[in-house]
Amino acid sequence: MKVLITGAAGQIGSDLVPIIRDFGHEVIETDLAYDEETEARRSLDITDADACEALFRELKPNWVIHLAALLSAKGEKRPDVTYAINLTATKNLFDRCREHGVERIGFASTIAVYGPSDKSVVSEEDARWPTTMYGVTKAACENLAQYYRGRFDQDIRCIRFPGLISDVPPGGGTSDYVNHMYIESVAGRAYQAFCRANTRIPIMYMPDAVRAVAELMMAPKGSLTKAAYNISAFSPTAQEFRDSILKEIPTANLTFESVQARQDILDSWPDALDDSAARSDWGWNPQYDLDAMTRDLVKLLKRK
Ligand code: AKB
Repeated sequence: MKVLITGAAGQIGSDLVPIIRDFGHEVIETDLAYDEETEARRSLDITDADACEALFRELKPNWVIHLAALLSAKGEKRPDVTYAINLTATKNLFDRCREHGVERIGFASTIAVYGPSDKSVVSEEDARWPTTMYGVTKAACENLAQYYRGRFDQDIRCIRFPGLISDVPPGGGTSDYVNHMYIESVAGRAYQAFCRANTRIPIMYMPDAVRAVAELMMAPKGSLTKAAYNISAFSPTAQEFRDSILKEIPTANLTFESVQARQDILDSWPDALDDSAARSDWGWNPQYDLDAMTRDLVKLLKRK
């Protein structure tokens, strides 16, 4: 299969590209950030409808995995741009895919589609009332995917990621405090996370997340009962991340000072996700828990 990936240079894309290649597929990496040195990537501004059309006409991908987006923290700073990138451009991309006969589309959604709720564990059936422009646009794209599946039989598969942790620096999310706790501790620097110590959100280690994308993309169409799937791994508090890091780096200097606007976003997200549909429909099963992630990630970051 020829698989076109948008946002390929981002935090998810960097780890996803090799996995899709390992499955034996040809990958076309696209991103706003063109890699001049290796020319491995095609430059693509997904808000440029003409550029998208030209690229689809030239490359004729079989599958598309759409990752390009602005995340929650950046999104609150630039809501109009976020709407244009995350929603208008996604609709255009889905339409180009349909016109050019793309057989399967993967779409990166998020826990940010949820809003404040009394439930600590939420399923796909629970209400989505997001409090960020990022969440609003991702929820709308999921709805569009559901509509296009019904109206045009277009095979669009959405996956709701928890906060994702890897050795690649994150870009503009609110869950980024977790990444920075690791990056700064390995670098020997103090870090003050912008949340309360008891803040709890769903988190996943990147190797599990990219494997989930690959497995959802490969799953037979007939086995899928949902347009959008929750996936889940573990949900530690910020304090529990600190404790786990201290086991590997006893000198880590990690403190907490809540910043209201960011705390409000974190508090609006669920504590945990019910991912039983992903488990039964396509065999989802995470491999890393908190301490296994910490051991692996600290080792990787030390090598950098
Ligand atoms: C963010 O913090 O905006 C993202 C997410 C949870 O989707 N990492």
